[in-house]
Formats: sequence, C-alpha cells, structure tokens
Amino acid sequence: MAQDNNIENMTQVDGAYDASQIQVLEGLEAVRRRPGMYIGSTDERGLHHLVTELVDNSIDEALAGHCNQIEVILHADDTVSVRDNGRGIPVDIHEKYGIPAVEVAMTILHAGGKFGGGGYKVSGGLHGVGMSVVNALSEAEHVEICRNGKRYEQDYSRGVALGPLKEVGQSDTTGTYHRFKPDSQIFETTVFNFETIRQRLRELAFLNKGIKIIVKDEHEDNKKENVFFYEGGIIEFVEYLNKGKSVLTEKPLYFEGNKGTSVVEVALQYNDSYKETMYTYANNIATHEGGTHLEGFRRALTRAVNEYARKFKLLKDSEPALSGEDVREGLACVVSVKLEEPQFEGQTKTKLGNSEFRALTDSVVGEGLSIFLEENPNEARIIIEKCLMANRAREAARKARELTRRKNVLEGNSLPGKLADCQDNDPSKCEIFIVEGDSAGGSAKQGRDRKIQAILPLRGKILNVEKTRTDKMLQNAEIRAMITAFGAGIDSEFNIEKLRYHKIICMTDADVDGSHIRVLLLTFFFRHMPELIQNGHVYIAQPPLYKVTNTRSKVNHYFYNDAELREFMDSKDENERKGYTTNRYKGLGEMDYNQLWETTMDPASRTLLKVTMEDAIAADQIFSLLMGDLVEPRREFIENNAKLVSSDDLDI
Ligand code: 0RA
Repeated sequence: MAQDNNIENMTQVDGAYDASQIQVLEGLEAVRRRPGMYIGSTDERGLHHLVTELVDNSIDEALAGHCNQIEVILHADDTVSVRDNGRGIPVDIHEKYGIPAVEVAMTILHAGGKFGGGGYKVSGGLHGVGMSVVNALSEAEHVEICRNGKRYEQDYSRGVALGPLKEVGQSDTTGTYHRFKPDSQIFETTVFNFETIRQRLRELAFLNKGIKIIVKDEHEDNKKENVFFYEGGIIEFVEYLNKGKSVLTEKPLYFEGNKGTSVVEVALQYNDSYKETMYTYANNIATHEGGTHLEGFRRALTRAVNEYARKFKLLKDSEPALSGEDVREGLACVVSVKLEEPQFEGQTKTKLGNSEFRALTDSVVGEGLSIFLEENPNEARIIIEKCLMANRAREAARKARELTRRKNVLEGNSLPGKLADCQDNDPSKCEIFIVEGDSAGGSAKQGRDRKIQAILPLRGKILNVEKTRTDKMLQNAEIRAMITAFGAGIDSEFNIEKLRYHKIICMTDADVDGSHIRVLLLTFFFRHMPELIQNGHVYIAQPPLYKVTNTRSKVNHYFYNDAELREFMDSKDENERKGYTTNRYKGLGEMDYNQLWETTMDPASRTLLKVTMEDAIAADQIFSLLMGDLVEPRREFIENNAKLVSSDDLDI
C-alpha cells in the first residue's frame, strides 16, 4: 500500500520538499499577516474560531459516516486538543508536493478537502482551509494520526513543520488528534473560555444527531466534563429550548425531506408563552439573518394552520386570516438545512441565499404539518386555539398601544410625573437611573448630575411581563412610565433612534428583593425591547455593600464585596482595626445623597455592569427559568447560578 512508504526517507530525498516549504511559507505568512481575513478577528472570538475549525473537520468526517466521537480538551497549560475516531487524515505522499497528505493539509492554504475522501463537506469550516490556518496561527501544534495499523506524529510551529511526519508505533484504531497552543504574537488573548466552547459543542451535537461530543476542562481548580450526545438531534434541541415551559404537544413535531444532496430538517413545539424562539442553520452555521429556508418555513406554517382552521370552521369565513405573528407566538423551532454549495448573504453573511430552499422547506413543512394536524385533531385544536388567542390579544394590544399613544398626544406628549429628567438632550450623553423605592429615588435626585442624569423611581414590585399579555402590561403605570421615559416604543414599533438615554441603569438594593426587581426589569427589556440589550444600553449599578469609617478622621471607605473588605482589614494590624467601624448597607435608602453619588452614580468613580446577550439561547433559558411558573427548574438554575451579567464588561 502506498501509505506504507517510509515517510521519513521519502520526504528527505525528494527535492519537492524544499519547493513546497517555500509555498508553505508564502501561504501561511499571508495568514499570519492578515489573520482577520481568515478567522474574522484576533480577539476572543477569533481565538475560539480555531477550535471550531478543527471540530468542523471532525464533524465532516462524522457526516461522511466514518466517525461518531469527538473529544475536545482545554488542557491545564492553555493548549486545546481535538480528537476524533474517524479514518485519520491520509498520510500517503502527495503527488504534487511530495510530502504526506496530512502535512499538505496542515501547511498549504486551501489544501483542505482536496485529497480524496470525496464525501460531501457540509460543516462550517472556512472552505477547508481551516487546518492550515489554525496551524499558521499556533505557536506550537502537535498532530497524531492513527491509520493503517500505525500511529504517526508531527510537530509544527507557526505553520512550519519542525521535522518530517514520523511513524511512532502500532495502533489498532483510526483517528486524528490535534493539540495546539495559539500564538500570543497574534491573539489579544490566548485563554479559552470553557463556556463558549461548551455551548458551541452542545449546539453541534444537537445539529448532528448520533455524534458523541465530549468536552473537558482540565484546569486544576476548575475541572469539568460534559458529554453531549443526542440521538434525537434537533428534536432534543427543541425540547431543550422548551425546558421549564409548559408545552402544547407531548413531543416536538419533526419533518425532514431532501432533494438530491440538499436536506431539510425541522423540529417545532408550541409552549404556552407569548414568544417565538427560532433558530435556523445552514451547514451547522447559525443563519442569524434567516434566508430562504426561514421564508419557506414561515410561508408553510401560516398556510397550513390557516387551511386547517378554515376547513374545520375554527376560523369563520368572515374572519381575517391568522397572521404569521399569530401562528408563531409561543413557538420553539429549529430549522437545519445541509447543502453542497451554501450561499451566504446579508450584512454579516448569515443569511441563506440558495433559492431552492424556499420551495423545499415550504413543501417539507407544509406537507408534514398538514398531515400532523389531520391525524391529530386534539393537538390541532389546541394549537389553533392558541393562535386564535394570539390574534385576539394582538388586536387588543394594538388598541391599547393606540390609546397610550393618543393619551400622550392629548397630554402634550408629557413625560411621566415621577421622572426627574436631565437637562442635556443628546441621548449619547444621557443616562437614566431606574431606582427602587421612593426614598432611594429621593437621594438619587439630590445626588445626581442633573445635566446628564435622569432619575425614575419605581414603586414596589414590577409586573412580571413573562406572565402578562401586552395589552394588560400596558395598563401598568410603572411599565408605562419606563416606555414613555425611554421614548423608543416597544415590540415591533420599537425604534432605537428615538431612545432618549444611551445608558439605562438599574439601581436596586443588594438584597433578594433588589435582585428580583432587577430580573423583572431585565425580563421586560429582553422581551419587549431586546435591541436595548443587544446594543449595550442596559447596565446594572453597583452600590457598595460596606462602609468602613475611620473613627478619628471620619474618612469613609466603601467596599463592594466581602473580599475587598477582608483585604482592607487584613492590611491593618490589630490595633489599627479598632479605629474603624464597619456598616453593612441593607438598602440604597440607607445612603445619603452624597454617599450615593460618590459610591454608585459618579461616572468618574463608579462601576457599572453591562448587560450582554452573548448567547441568546442561554439568556432565553435564564429568563424563562426565572420568570416562568415551573418552580423546579428555577431552583435548579439559581443553584447553578448561570451568569446573566458579564462581569468582563466593566465600564468605569
Ligand atoms: C480526507 C480523506 C480521508 C480522511 C479525511 C479527509 C479526514 C480529515 C479529517 C480532519 C479531521 N479529522 C479527519 N478525519 C478524516 C480518508 C480517506 C480514506 O481513508 O479513504
């Protein structure tokens, strides 16, 4: 067999080795000079792209039917490894380059996918250039191949092989192993985030049923391991999205179909919430901007539901049809398509352009759903009832909004009475503090910089919008005060251009009630003004937990957590410590306006946490779990204490 050649000898006697090395350097130098062109950026995002590139190759091997397990490890030395049990990258000598095929793949740009195999490549790799790009951007990379009953190894640095591929022993399995250390000369950070990698791998496991994906963090103080294996694929994805919610059908509905090598898979399940949760993918890449598959899906869903509703007189001939929004309320759905030559369009290249997917998705969903409704009259009735309710509520909400708007006009578009507005009218300079309680509101009004800081005090508990329909919600005074103060409207009428403050700062007590109010506020923003969070306009104020006063000088020191307080006290000796008194703040109301300004509001010295939507799935989960009515998952969540606010986003 060709692969049994003695690789070491071959490569050394063959003059092509030198020639190819020159080409290698030229190709990979380009990658090192302009990494952004190949991996998007050199920040944390680009860094994580390296892992995705390698995993995508293994996913391709799995989709070709030769691999069912992938293991990703974040090692304690901040290297990452990816191992699969596929066929192993070929090691036979490449005709043109005179070096083993694996070395071609590792060192020559655009080499990926060009050496045999023939399987169809669908995953998100950068057109097969992935492996060489990862190699070019790694300080060190180690590769192991098990194939032909043997084990081979090779090491690289910054894209250059440190020696020839070596046969190092026997092997009774096959597979590929990469371990790399990202180049600190290239990346702003070389520390991987386990959570980011975990989320992406779980998503890939959902999207590619039957592949077992193992992810481990081997950092000493933080050892973790997850195994993602979903035989149900996107059916289990939808169940995951609906976790903690009450669902209208026992199982998600699942439709699949194909035309030639183009494949469409759809799973959907209604829950009793009012929100649509929709994830669409092409070749395992999230199509955030939608595209033809989403259009086909929507068209089919609206048509099938309306046809059924009319046929069985659930919708009278005299009534207008249910709208797309009506039929998608409370829907959790995943659409995943796989195709040979995806065209990605749109601003962020995340919109599927291949026109044949409009009709293909439409027919797969249209036929599948019509059959389901016909065969399951009980479920059909429940789903249609839900859509009809959505339709009525939307009508009521429209009227309520109109009323709110007209009232504002009548009142001369007046701002809420409780609002102490700021003087500047450049939104980019202005901030609004949403403050819990009248007494803290009073201090905030006194302490603020009235030029750029507005204060809106809220009384008591905020409405839980997760359990309230829009029309009801709009009757709530606190909610209305926020909508009018912000000035940008809500839902489909939200217009970020009209936003009156670019910083919306939630200032609540550091106790349980305070955190409850904060979650209620964030839920309202998330559900009805998500652009606020997406655009980074929402912040959490950080009031101190402790005040320590020097009894002689009367100088105050403020501490925001126990560790800071302890550090301060530890820096004093026993005697000095006696000269201080410590107060633990229970609420904002305990601070006078000077203290509140100094510790929490003064832009020059405060700390704000920015609320981010890094991961829409995680955020959605958090909000549903916290705000839904199922108690058990909520407790589970609080115990696991997922992060809502990214403490990395410190804004001083
Ligand atoms: C092309 C051909 C063959 C294997 C692969 C590619 C392959 C690539 C990667 C990348 C990561 N893991 C991988 N596993 C396999 C083998 C063709 C054959 O054996 O006939």
